[in-house]
Amino acid sequence: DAVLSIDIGGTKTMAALVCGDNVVEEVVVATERGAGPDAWISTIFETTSGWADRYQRIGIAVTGVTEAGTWSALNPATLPIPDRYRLVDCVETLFGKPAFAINDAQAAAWGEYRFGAGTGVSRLVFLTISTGIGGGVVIDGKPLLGLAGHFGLIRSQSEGQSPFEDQTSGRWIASEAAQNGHQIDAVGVFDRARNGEGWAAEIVSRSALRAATLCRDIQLMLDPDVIVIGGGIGLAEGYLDLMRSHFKELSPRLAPRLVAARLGRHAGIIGAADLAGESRA
Ligand code: BMX
Repeated sequence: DAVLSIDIGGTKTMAALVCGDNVVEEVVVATERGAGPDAWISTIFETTSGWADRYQRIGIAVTGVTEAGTWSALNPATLPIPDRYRLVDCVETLFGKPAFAINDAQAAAWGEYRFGAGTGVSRLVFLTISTGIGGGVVIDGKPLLGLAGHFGLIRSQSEGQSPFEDQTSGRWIASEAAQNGHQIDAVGVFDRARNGEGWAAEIVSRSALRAATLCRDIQLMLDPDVIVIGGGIGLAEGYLDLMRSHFKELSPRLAPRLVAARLGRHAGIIGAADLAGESRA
């Protein structure tokens, strides 16, 4: 039967009834940043009250790090969360059903591994370039949890000066546009770049170069069969090809194999539902 699957991201929250890779019901609400986790969870409870007798388990994919049922922010700029918030206890108490919590990108990695672009491989890395930058790793059929995959927080490309996502993600693209005197979001910068505005194309290509360099490093660290690229930026027109253009001189053995995420915005809820359904909850 169905699983209630919830995806709490930095800008929006999705709740859905999921059976395998079928999203049977779906609702999306804004994540009110200042309201805090108690409010976000009770909003989902009210919004999905009509589905109460249609599921027995709950999967929760969240931006931030989950450890033994607790939830913390690594980058509060993406979403401010009280440290070690008792996410699973709060959801199980309010909804009255067993719950399983996992990071949103780790959930998406599992979703793509099971039902999307990663079916048939044994070692997959998922990289989402969106508001922040998230990632997930599946090694020989096992999803890595905890801190694993938090590529947005690494510092090696900036000699330790700032987290990778603060110089590459959608939030960075928008802040660079503002430095150029344009108050537009990342999607707007892509539109201007497509219309031939050089300043915008330059920002997009700097982001893509950094993401491509990260993928080269991931290949040497984890040697995945495939790197699945997701997120609003990662899947924006032309971005994946820009990334691939930096691998042309690489030997085939070292060149990362990038593929576009197939489950799109549903990857996280499908992955979280599958893991919750595996009676991990
Ligand atoms: C941040 C971090 C990751 C998350 C990634 C993408 C927080 C709150 N989030 O690096 O856990 O996976 O952003 O988040 O520290 P998204 O909301 O853009 O999907």
